[in-house]
Amino acid sequence: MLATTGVANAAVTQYSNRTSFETAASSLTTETFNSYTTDAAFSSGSVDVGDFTLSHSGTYGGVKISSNGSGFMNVDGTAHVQGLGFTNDVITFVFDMAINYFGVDLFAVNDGIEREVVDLAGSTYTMPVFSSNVRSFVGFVSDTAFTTISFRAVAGESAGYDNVSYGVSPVPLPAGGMLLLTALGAFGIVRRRKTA
Ligand SMILES: [Ca+2]
Ligand SMILES: [Ca+2]
Repeated sequence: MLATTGVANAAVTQYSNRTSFETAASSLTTETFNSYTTDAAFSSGSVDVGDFTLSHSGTYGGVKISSNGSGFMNVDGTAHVQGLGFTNDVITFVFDMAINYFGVDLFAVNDGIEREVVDLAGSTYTMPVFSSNVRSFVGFVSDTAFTTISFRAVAGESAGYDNVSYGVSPVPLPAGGMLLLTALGAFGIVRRRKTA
């Protein structure tokens, strides 16, 4: 049956391990930000990365795509997104297409205390608290496609974000589509007989 429920009722699975996420997801595209050779600040605005746009709301002025791989809060020694900000600051990803899979490598999230949460499809998701600045991962698989996902500071937070992996789940053909294909197939058989 076609789902008629809203996104608030989406079944979402959260992952903290990229390998598990990539096993559950399929057809992923990954944005590494490594094509950025100069910084792209978006503290009070947005930056169009390609398939998605990054924006920031709040008062922290240092939010940017940093081209400096060894810079503040780098995840893996390459260009990355540097955030997040003061309490209530938000970094939002808005995708050009509705997606079912979203995952991102992280650095220095939730060091010492809970500093940020993820808002997705009307629900808030928490992430582990670490004793120091370490690399981590968060990913989501949703049965209902979404375009927007936000990282929201609940305390002052400096963190890095990199390797944004996203994708659309294959859609099973609904019953109506199967009937249409069957009809088209029958039509094709008739045509072949007429031209034989
Ligand atoms: Ca990168
Ligand atoms: Ca941090």
